[in-house]
Amino acid sequence: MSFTTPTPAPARLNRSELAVPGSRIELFEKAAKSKADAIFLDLEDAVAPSDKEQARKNIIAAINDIDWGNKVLSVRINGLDTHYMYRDVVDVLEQAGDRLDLIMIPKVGTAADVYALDMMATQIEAAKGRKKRIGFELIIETALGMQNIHEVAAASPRNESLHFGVADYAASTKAMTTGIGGPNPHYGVLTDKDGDTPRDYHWGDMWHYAIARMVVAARANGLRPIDGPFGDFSDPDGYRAQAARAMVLGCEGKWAIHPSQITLANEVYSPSDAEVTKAKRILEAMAKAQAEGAGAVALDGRLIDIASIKQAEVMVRQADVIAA
Ligand code: 1VU
Ligand code: GLV
Ligand code: MG
Repeated sequence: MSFTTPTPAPARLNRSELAVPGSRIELFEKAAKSKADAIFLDLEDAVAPSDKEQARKNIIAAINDIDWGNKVLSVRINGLDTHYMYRDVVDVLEQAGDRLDLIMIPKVGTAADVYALDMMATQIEAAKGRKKRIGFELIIETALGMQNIHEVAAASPRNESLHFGVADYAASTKAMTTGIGGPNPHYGVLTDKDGDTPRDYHWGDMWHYAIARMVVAARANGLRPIDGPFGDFSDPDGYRAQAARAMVLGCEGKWAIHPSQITLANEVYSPSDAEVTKAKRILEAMAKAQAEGAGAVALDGRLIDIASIKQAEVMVRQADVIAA
């Protein structure tokens, strides 16, 4: 290990994060009663400019009045390039109570963006005597944000998670696609015409680089990497496949833009009983190996060694957090 150890963000269950437009108050109670681990009440792109002010009021009232149970509760503010943002931060942090856990900052481009928000939050917390420090969720959804992701991830001790905002990211990178998340038929590999086998066209995962890069930046800074939206809420199989891809790369959860996606995310991001049993067997086998002075042994015909302990612990720890 390096002598530098990332400080982990506060542990929070973040398998599913439900997006709820701040202008649709009829959805708030339903969201609060849902099985989502986390909720963000949106002031940004799901709210029309004419509704921004009212949505802010709705959200403040909802944070104060609704029983959100043990959910992680967040508000997505508007971008730093808009004139809505400062009032989002001031009104929400001055008027919403300590039930609010996080602020979600969209379209983060540079570490200075996060620094500016940290400065504002710090002043308001001090002036208003807020007891609980607000954490930050940062959406990486522009080419600039992806370029500067490592500095962004390290920019504030308030940072808790990085989120891949696939829709805006596609627009910012000028990717020729109008879908929100998931694969694109044009991103594939056609096997060579001179190969020995019949030609075959394989769809690829056009988001692999972005998500893998985000996972590295998040984990290197003790943050949770979270996969963003999957727009086609009538395609549960497509959602599950996208969520599973991000999960095996290291993500801890995924957005749900519709209630039907909550259970899918919770399922994909919960290790199965079989996986947890296998992880526990690895820990037992390694404990025995270490007691006998061995570093690497065989289990079921496969190598396990000290790195296997750390892999298995990730699985068992997640199962424990879910069970708690
Ligand atoms: O069965 P009921 O009638 O009681 O309830 C409906 C509906 O009210 C409810 N519901 C929700 N509840 C809580 N939170 C939600 N976000 C939510 N959405 C719907 O579920 C029942 C079934 O709903 P539906 O199938 O009739 O859905 P609607 O036609 O009402 O709404 C569909 C959309 C997609 C418009 C809605 O789900 C929505 O607004 N989702 C969130 C969108 C959002 O926040 N977007 C921003 C994040 S994504 C991004 O920034 C980039 C793409
Ligand atoms: C989320 O905000 C996205 O743009 O995908
Ligand atoms: Mg976006």
